[in-house]
Order: sequence, then C-alpha cells, then structure tokens
Amino acid sequence: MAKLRKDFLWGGAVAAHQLEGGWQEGHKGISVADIMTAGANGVPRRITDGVLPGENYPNHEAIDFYHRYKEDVKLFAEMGFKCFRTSIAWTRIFPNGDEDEPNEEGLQFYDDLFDECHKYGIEPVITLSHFEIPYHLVTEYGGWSNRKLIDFFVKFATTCFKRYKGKVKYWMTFNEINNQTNYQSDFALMTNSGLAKHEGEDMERTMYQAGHYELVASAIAVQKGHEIDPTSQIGCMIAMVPIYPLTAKPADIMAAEKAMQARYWFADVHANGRYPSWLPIFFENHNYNLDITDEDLENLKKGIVDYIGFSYYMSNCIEDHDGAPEYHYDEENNHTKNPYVKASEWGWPVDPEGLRYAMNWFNDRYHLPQFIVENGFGAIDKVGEDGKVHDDYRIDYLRRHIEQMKLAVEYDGVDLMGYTPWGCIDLVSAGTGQMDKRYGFIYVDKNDAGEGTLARSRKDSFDWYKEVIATNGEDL
Ligand code: BGP
Repeated sequence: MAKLRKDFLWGGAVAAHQLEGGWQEGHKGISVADIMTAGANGVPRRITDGVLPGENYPNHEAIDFYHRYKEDVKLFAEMGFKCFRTSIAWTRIFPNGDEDEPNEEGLQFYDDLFDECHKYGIEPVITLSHFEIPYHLVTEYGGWSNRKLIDFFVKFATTCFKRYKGKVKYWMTFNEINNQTNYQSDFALMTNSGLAKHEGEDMERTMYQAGHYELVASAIAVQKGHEIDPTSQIGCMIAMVPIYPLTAKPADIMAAEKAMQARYWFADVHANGRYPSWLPIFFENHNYNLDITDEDLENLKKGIVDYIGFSYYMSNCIEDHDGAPEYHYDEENNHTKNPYVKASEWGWPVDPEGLRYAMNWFNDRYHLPQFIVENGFGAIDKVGEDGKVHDDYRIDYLRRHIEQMKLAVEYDGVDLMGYTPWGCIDLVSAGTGQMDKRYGFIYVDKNDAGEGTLARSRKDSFDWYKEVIATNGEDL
C-alpha cells in the first residue's frame, strides 16, 4: 500500500492579485484584476472601463502582503509548510505586457519573496497567469483573441524562468484555464483571457480561439522552461468540477460525458499534446475557421506538461432534457440538486468523494503526476470572545478531503506531488471580491468595507494543519 511521498509538498495557495495589494508600487502596471469592483449580496463583480475614481477595487490593497510578506511567510513556516503556491503578477514584470525590457523592481520583489521562503525550506510553486493579464493587452490587443499575446506571454514566462532558475522548480502556466468554457460570464472571460463581449460576436468561437492561443503559449513556455532549467517541472492548472449524471438514464450518462468533454478539453491538449477527436469536428460543424497552424500543432505536441495541477472544491450534476443537457442546479436557492450532497452557504456542493473520483479520472486519462493546488472551504468566520476563530467546519471539510486524497494514493495508485489548500491566509475572494468569504488558517482583520487593522492571527485550523503536516497526513 503506497503512502504519501516522503517529500510530499504540503503547503497553501494564494494568487498575487488577491493578497499582494501595492497595486501601483514598484512601477507595477494595471492588470485586469485592478479594474474589478467588489460584488455584493449575490451581485457579481463589475468590470470597469479602466480604473474609475470613487469605485471600490478590493484588490488594490488586498491584505497588503506586498509589505507584510515576511510576517506571513514566517507563519507559513510555523505551520511547517513545505511549499507555498502563489502567482507572479505579470504587471510587476512587464507593466503593460508589451515592453522590450522587464521592470527590475518587480523582478526583485519576487526574488526577495522566494529568498524568504527558502530561508525556511519552503519551495515556491508558481502560477504565471492567475486570473490576470496586463490591462493594456486588453485595450490595445483585445486580450487572448490576438495571436500576438503568445509572444508577450512567452517573453514574460522565459524572463521568469531565467531569473528564478535555482529558486523556483515548480511552475504552472494558466490558472483554471478551462473556466472560460463558461464564456457567458464576463468575469470568467476577463480573468481567464482578458476578453470583453462585443455586440454580435460569437463568444463561443472567440473563447476557442483564445483558448488555442493560450494553449500554444503554454506549450512553448513548457519547452523553453525545460531548456532553461531541465530540472523544472511545469504543469497545467485545471478547475476540476466532476459532472455526474443525475440518474442512470442513458441520456443522462451521455449528457454528463459530453459535459465533461466540453469542460476538460483544455486538459486533454495540455496533457496529450493534441486536440480530442470530437473538437475538430465540432469546429467544422460550426464553421469556426479558427487560426490553428501546423506549427501550433507541432508545439502542442512538444509542450506536454509535467504534471496535472488542479483545483477541487465541488461536484455538479447534469441531466438530459430531450437532447439538451441541463445542469441540475437550483438558481433560486443557489444549491445543487444532487440529493446526496449538501452545499456550503455559498451554494458550493461539498463532495469529498468527488475528489477521489477526480483523481482517478485524471489518472486513467493522462497517466501523469498530480498536484492538488487548491481545495478549501469558504465561510464567514466569527472571532470568538477569546479573540480566536474556532473553525471546526473548515477542519472538517479539509479532513474529509484529505482522507479521500489518501485513498486515491494508497488504493488507486495516483502519483500525488502535493496539496496546497486555497487561501491559506484570508484574502480577497475571486468570485465576490469580498473579504468575508474566508478560507485561511490565518485570520486577517479586515472586513468587506475595507476596515480593520490587517493584523494576522491563528485560527484553530492553523494548529490542526500544523499537526497534519508534521505527521505527513497520518494524524487528521
Ligand atoms: C478558484 C481560483 C482562486 C480562488 C478560489 C476560490 O477558482 O483559482 O483564485 O479565489 O477559486 O474562489 P472564491 O474566491 O470565489 O471563493
């Protein structure tokens, strides 16, 4: 029976724009994350045309990690982190995205951060583009719908690979790249690919074109990264939400299969180096005439990722309605209708077994090592009278998911590199832009209105996770 690797990468995950703040410091440029307002009461975040005076942009200050990272890394070290997943803000390195030379101050910031991590034996795990690209690339080039973005991204990636060689071994190219299959959502489009909807434009086609350019950019980056540092490991990052058939009705099974294909073709290209067979047929049937060259296809083949990085929070259900698939979701109550699965207060179905299912699915399909780079429980935490957050609900969520993760390793033979729960320190929620949807082991004193001292304190889950790491997952 296989156990977790001895060098298992326990840690935590965050993203630059959700915690750094310092949005105009060190000659940083404006990123798409800087033009997103906070959402409120179920109303999604708004994307504004540039940064407008008087609007509330929660990512501008976030939790001020830019100035407080030493204190935070020290707390991660106290928990025994073996790794720390964050992203590099593209706009710190190339403020507009299309400059010839990188911004030294931005490069230095990450040098200092990575040195601080290594001081405690913490391995940085780095996402190159986590829900943000320079806003200038959106206004000047139309985001990832433009082939030119490939060169800009590859330049950014190679600059990072060269500069941080010897300091960063684990990389991922695009965070949750497959989220943009939800092209109806302005948020998914803007964060994943810097795309804005235009009147009369077939956004599905645009999404496939942008996705293709991103996948080519990723594949070239993988090749360059290996040339620069043959010991580096470069993965993809997939938002994994298994889609179950609601019933055993054959049409429901097929609806689920087709929904999985439509959601995970990005992973197919990253891991198999080619498009799945149904997709070129789909493009043809829709007369999409995408710009896909032979050289692109060659690059995809040569740029297969080293591992599958993925996030896992929940599962969904789907059913067939006379040939049209329909997600089994109760919009009004914001709850899944899977009768066997309960949802969190944010309507996210909590399904620990779905994690084991997902790991098996990836394993059978791609035969690559895996890295769970996000998992976690967003909740409103209350500070108790003793000044501490008693987050037993979070411990319960994580414990049940780690149990399933271990089963996938011990009984199903999944080669798992590590586990980094999301938002190890409270930060700005990507979905709501609010502070009060918290995931952390470390509480940050700041509320939705932006008030608070930004002081950090340990929640109950902090001590629990420390023990989990110390026992390599034995003591849950
Ligand atoms: C993932 C993103 C993260 C993160 C997390 C939690 O989709 O990669 O950036 O924020 O989800 O989502 P939320 O912040 O909306 O609760």
